[in-house]
Amino acid sequence: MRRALSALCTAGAILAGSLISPAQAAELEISDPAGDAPTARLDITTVSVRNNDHAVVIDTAFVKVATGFFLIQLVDRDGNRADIGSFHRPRGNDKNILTVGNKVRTCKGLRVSWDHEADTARVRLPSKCYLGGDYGAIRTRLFTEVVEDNDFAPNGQNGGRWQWSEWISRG
Ligand SMILES: [Ca+2]
Repeated sequence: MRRALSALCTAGAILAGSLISPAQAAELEISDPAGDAPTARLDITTVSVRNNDHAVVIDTAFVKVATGFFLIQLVDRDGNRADIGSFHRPRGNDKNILTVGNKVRTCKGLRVSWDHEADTARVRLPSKCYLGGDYGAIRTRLFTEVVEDNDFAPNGQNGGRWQWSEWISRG
């Protein structure tokens, strides 16, 4: 009886969690191991994604911020993809590019802010630049390139292949 009650409580907690998660799922944290890239430069460690109503904000932490290429891919439930690429250069003359459905889009308000002290990058994509804001949940995956392919996140358990994150509902 006690075990059944315990199992019931667990099931209840899971159910409660799944019921409240949509409202709370507008932010997703992704962890990626340090040291799984050929170099510490642009080796991704954590990613925090917020799918806010007015913008998607992605905060990424690295072992070390350095010159290189950083790519964030987003996709919605209809398979519409946005790619945000940042060619980060030491003197600050970064080149950032947005493509939606493989077409280059200009996007006023697209920001990629690199922080060499904190070893982080913040990407802010105004929602109007992605399908005119007409999307709901998204998922993401990230890639960096330094000299060659460097790091992938999420890359699954046991060093598995690059994969999409969980869905992040629009908040
Ligand atoms: Ca990593």
